[in-house]
Amino acid sequence: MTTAQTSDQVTLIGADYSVYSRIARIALNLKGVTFDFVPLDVFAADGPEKARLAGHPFGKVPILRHGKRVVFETLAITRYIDQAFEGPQLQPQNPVDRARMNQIISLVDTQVYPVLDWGLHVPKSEGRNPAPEMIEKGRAILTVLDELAANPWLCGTHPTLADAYLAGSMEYVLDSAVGDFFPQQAPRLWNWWQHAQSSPHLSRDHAAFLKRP
Ligand SMILES: N[C@@H](CCC(=O)N[C@@H](CS)C(=O)NCC(=O)O)C(=O)O
Repeated sequence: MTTAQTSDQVTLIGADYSVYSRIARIALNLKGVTFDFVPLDVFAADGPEKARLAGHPFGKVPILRHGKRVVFETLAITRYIDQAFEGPQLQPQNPVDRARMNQIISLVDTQVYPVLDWGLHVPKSEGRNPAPEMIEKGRAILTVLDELAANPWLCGTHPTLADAYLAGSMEYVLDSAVGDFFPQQAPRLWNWWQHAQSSPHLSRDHAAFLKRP
């Protein structure tokens, strides 16, 4: 990597429908970074090749460009955003809250994305029934997340990368076979989502979500 200046141009390459692109975009908005968003439809026939050419060796999105620097993988992108730019801290200093943030992020990667997004939302959006075990798994994941969630933000009084990660999937979670879990069965998550959507950082991005390619 070459050295980049905070003032260098920031570009995020991704897709509006892509959960991980949303996460990176929300992190940029929470940090207050000015950036350009360049759409790349990674599920088009030539999408993976374009993503490889744009800097992701495995042909995925998102990809962050900062000056001449290229960062891929959302874990690295979001931490880079928090550390390379001026703005509010997106990772708690307190070890208990930092652990909670990392637990939520890890659950999004290992549970929410495969089960709630791909196992439940995608079949619904394609008019198919999900595998029956996915509904049970999805409910169990929401129960755990609800127990972990603080209010008004997931780790307490300020937004963190955990909020960016979970917010990236919420539209899909609500539009899935476990959408009816809210608000009664997951009240803390529900309160968090109501609060998060009213934040200018997230609502700006949420408006962009609704613009389908
Ligand atoms: N581990 C990657 C995952 C990124 C990812 O799976 N992106 C999806 C869109 S949300 C993608 O590019 N899928 C295309 C593919 O897997 O071919 C990250 O954290 O950035």
